[in-house]
Amino acid sequence: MTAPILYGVPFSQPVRAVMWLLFLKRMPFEMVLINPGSSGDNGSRSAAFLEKNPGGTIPCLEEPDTGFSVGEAHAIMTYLANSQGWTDVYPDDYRLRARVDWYLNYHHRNVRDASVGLVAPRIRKDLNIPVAVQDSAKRNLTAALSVLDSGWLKQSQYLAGDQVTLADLAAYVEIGQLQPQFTNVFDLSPFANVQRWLEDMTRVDGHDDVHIVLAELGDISEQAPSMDTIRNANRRALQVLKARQAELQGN
Ligand SMILES: N[C@@H](CCC(=O)N[C@@H](CS)C(=O)NCC(=O)O)C(=O)O
Repeated sequence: MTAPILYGVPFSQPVRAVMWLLFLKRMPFEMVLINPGSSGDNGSRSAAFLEKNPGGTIPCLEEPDTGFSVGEAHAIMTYLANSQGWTDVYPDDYRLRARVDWYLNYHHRNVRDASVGLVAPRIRKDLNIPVAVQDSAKRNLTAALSVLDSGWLKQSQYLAGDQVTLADLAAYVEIGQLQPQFTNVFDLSPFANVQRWLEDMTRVDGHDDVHIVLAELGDISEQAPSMDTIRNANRRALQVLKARQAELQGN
């Protein structure tokens, strides 16, 4: 079987969620860089990319052998888990699986707003995200963190129980990016259970490699990163990805 193609860039949170799953499960894949929002040749809004993902967003996964492609990070992750039999991260017990799906559905317009409210406005000035939208996103995120802290992560070590699932990978790429060691753009200290979970998640295989892009970007709380910093962070992330692929192929 030819390795699947993941379209995206490591800076994208939903792309990172899929990359982390592939790293964790040691599944080889090829990454094809796609510029989010651009209608240029390698853009997510180009005619060729829209054929694969009509929504025009990254990530998108394609199987070269069958021509099958699927968009939306959570659909990609559940597809991979289903097709590969990864029941550790996507349990086959109906109730445990429902908990994972519950979080994956909850994520949108709640935890995902971390990027809209705090990270994208600093990195993607070109998007001109209105202040009112940023403020509303910050309110959504704060409410969601309270829900995770007083509910999900009070009841269990990970979001859907005692082991890491797709829900944790999806949530961490949004919440984890805010921490002081990465962008440092939000105070997570009021949320003790969330902080304990963030710490646990740093020990999940693939965490460091998938977050190298943010470690390289560094603290953006005071100053927006330069184009050079962004380019270097991306370059470093791609080097790490290449090294990981080489290790999997035994080179
Ligand atoms: N719900 C989607 C969100 C994907 C998304 O927002 N991707 C951004 C990059 S982080 C994108 O492709 N933006 C380009 C655009 O909307 O034109 C998912 O989880 O895959």
